[in-house]
Amino acid sequence: MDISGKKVWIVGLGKSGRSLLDTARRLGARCQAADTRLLVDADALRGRYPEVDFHFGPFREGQFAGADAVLVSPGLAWDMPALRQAREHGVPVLGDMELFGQLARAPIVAITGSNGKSTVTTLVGEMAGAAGWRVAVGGNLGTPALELLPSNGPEPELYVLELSSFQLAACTQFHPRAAAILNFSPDHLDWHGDYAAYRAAKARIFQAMGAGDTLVLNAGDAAVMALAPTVPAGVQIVTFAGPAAALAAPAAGSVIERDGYFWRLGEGGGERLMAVADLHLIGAHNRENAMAALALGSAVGIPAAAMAQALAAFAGLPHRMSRVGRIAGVDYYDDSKGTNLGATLKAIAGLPGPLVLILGGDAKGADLSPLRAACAGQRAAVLLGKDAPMLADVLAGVLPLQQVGSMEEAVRAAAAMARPGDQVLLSPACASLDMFTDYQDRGRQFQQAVRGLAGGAG
Ligand code: UMA
Ligand code: ADP
Repeated sequence: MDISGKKVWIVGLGKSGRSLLDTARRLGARCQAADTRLLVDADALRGRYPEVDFHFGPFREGQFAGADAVLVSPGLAWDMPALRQAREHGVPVLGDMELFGQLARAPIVAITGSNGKSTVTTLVGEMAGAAGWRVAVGGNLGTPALELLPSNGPEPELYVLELSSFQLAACTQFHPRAAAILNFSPDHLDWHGDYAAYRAAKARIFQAMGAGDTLVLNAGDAAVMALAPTVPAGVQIVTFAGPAAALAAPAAGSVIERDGYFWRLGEGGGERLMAVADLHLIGAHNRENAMAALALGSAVGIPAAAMAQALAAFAGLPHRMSRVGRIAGVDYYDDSKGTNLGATLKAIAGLPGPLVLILGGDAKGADLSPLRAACAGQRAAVLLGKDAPMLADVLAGVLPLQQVGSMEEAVRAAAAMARPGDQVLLSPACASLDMFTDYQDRGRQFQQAVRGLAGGAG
């Protein structure tokens, strides 16, 4: 929609809100902006944007109902009363991805799923870079999509975006050339209400796709594959699958792992893309991530040699199963980005054990009882954060438990319970915001505490 000269509310003033404000001003909108919080840099914002009317504190009833459009941040629940009222008054409520989709001129690769999004997004970006393409990478990964648009100078040749369920819930026309749904595991149920609504939000990634576009689905995830019949006609569906996934007849363009290689299926038996052994990433889930990235890269025409080169060079993102070090015969792993059940189950499965687990934080309304089976036979669990009592109930009788009040205490307790040959794994299955600035802060505090142990030992 053309917002030039229109009365537009920017709702939420985090990273995305600020990118929405900059973009709306650039497009000539008359802007008002609101955030429910009393932001510490409110005066700086007012100074920077003197013509914008800023409102801080709880939203008022009907606050946005008289606008021509509302541009909303992803962290704000879609059904907040003030936003619902705006929609009831016929005011278009758009998220940053929708606006981005209207402004971007180059093809978009979009990635969603419960886990692996950041890894796959980064991999596809690295693949395009290895092919010499001008590529812009962002979205939920960190840089708001709107900041990727060229302010002056040439447009990138490809955009690669990570999309959260929050961002997708506000999409209607967002149209990627290639998209992937990596997997489903319950997450953000406090925001979406229930698991079905969360999955439905993710499925919006393909609602505006059509002929000539490619959708990549995980053949090993039944809930993801169940979406196939709802995909618009003309969209090419390809899959990725490890050796364990039983595949009836994968479409040409699908990527599989077979006989120690990743293959892209096609005429004449397909194309051998690279040896699995050349991948440095640890764990079966990362082989899935590599295959998803290969399928997406192939869909937009990145040459196979560049894809293989990028995959072989990639050492993984921080705080995702990163080995911090070995102290007194015990290995310490930082998987602070394990913020939901699915990620933590994969992390536990990916290490030989016995494990001392550090779990807890904000479970976001999820049922974590599947952790019982995964924790059986492990050495111990140290619990921290808001949902430590809930986890103590879930894991009662399964393994020794200890509740602690800080990360330093957690690491000391874990070290005391671990025996030589064990691994200590921070993969909390919970968000960090109840105790830490974010998952990076949590991971850094873990690493610091581990190094503190080494100092003490030395
Ligand atoms: N908030 C308020 N009042 C407001 C506006 C926001 O309380 O008026 C709160 C939200 O409820 C939330 C926090 O502020 O707790 C941040 O929300 P936001 O919408 O302002 O977030 P941004 O700073 O714009 O960052 C967002 C993504 N964050 C969320 O969706 C919560 C970032 O993903 C993303 O990198 C950034 O846009 C750029 O695209 C982070 C994230 O945690 C990594 N994402 C979730 C996840 O991955 O699980 C979805
Ligand atoms: P996201 O951006 O979706 O949160 P990341 O790539 O940042 O994904 O990984 C988040 C967490 O999920 C990490 O703990 C990582 O070890 C785990 N993980 C990564 N890929 C997968 C996958 N394909 N399936 C399950 N867990 C995964």
